[in-house]
Amino acid sequence: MNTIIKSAKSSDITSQSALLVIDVQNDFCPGGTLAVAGGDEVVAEINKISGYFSTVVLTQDWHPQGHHSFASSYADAAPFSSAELAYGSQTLWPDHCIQGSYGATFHPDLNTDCASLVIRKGMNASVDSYSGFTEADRQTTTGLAAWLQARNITSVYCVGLATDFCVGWTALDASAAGLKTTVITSACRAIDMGGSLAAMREAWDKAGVMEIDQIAVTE
Ligand code: VGL
Ligand code: ZN
Repeated sequence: MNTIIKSAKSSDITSQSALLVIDVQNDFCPGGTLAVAGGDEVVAEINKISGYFSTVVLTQDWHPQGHHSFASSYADAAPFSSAELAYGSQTLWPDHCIQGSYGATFHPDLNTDCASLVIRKGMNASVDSYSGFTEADRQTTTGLAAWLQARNITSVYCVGLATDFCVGWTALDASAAGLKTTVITSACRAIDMGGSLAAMREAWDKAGVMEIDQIAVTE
């Protein structure tokens, strides 16, 4: 099978483009409590392209102990099962990204110096937030859409962890906020449980979120 590499050119990136770097944290990398296969491989990919962007935003999953998305918060729930919470079905995860822990800090090799903004999310014990824009109650915003709008950003490129959860929901919300939204797959890795990656790609398709493999350098 021929592989078609879809790329955007680095010259397509303008002062009105932002790079959204989602949850590149130790707990989502090998050795972490919610490790994504190859999660650490996104670091070099992201560092290669962050310099093309005048606006870089990092998100950081930042949960209090006993967060309601943790299986350990329930008497007999297994990680990766699900529960009905006030806002709907919630996947229950191993404890991860606890505020102030090593697991919650960014991968040590990620270039964070280029970031203008760090959005922390998932801080409300009873509401999860996969998206960097809006929490799982689908009401509470982080302010990111307004921040991007105030800076005249019209297009965003999404990278990081995990493709089918936090990157995925961030991209859907970016598109809903009227931003031209592209996911760069070489700089993302997925959890892929129960068809979650295929479901997310279908949702992107319906929402007009574009997928490319990489940013190609142009002179
Ligand atoms: C994430 C599950 C739970 C993610 C965060 O960053 O994709 N996934 N919390
Ligand atoms: Zn989380």
